[in-house]
Amino acid sequence: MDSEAILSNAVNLSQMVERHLRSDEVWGRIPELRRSYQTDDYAELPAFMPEEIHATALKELEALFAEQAQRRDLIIKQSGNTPRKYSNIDRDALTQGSTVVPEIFRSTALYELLEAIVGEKVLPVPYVPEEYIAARLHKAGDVHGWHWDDYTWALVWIFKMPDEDNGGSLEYVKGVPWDQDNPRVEEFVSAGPVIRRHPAVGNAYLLKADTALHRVSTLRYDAERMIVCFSFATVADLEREVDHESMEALYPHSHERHTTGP
Ligand SMILES: O=C(O)CCC(=O)C(=O)O
Ligand SMILES: [Fe+2]
Repeated sequence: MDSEAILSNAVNLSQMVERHLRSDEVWGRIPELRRSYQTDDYAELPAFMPEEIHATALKELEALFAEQAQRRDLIIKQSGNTPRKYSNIDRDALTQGSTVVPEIFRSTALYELLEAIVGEKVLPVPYVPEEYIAARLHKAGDVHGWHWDDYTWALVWIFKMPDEDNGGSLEYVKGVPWDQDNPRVEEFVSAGPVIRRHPAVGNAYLLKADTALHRVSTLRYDAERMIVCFSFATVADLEREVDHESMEALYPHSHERHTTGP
């Protein structure tokens, strides 16, 4: 059987994901990842998945972006009127069109790994459209502007990344909570320090995204940048009222399908 045939079997895929995420190779990095997370609110996991799983996910994403990507060009009020200029794929399209992405999100081994890094309980987000999304920046001027995430953690898996001097870097100011009525983005960014990271293809980074004001810097030239972003919650996240207005603007169909009442 070739790797694709192996992966077409859901049981095998699930076992491969679990086995990898429980491997000594991955767990051997925990002390370093913990330290990085504690000091920087950021930890980069090298080669997040085995090569054949990464390649299968990439193929699935390429097909989804070719067939059903939504181009966005919006200003988001809740994060201080910052731009979103890119193409995205919502959670439901990923659930339909990807075997790999949903499997990773429901992997118990992933939650155990993340808990070992952050030192507390990690839970699926309680709002389905935010479980996982995919985003692609490709044209000069594309940007995922300054914002905070609705839930505590983002795990961003990198599929395509431009050269560093072309933009597409993660930039963030850590430890600044989001006040939706008065986001003060410019103030936080100019006070800094702005930390810049340019994660490598195949890696995934974990960010404390509710208190790290973050963005993906503007592409200077046409180039490909493609990611999947998974979101996770704390116990406290489940107890507070969370406003999903920016998600509604970026993923209107998914929001409508998974929201009841007014
Ligand atoms: O693309 C990235 O690296 C960050 C994505 C992100 O911040 C988000 O989807 O909320
Ligand atoms: Fe984000």
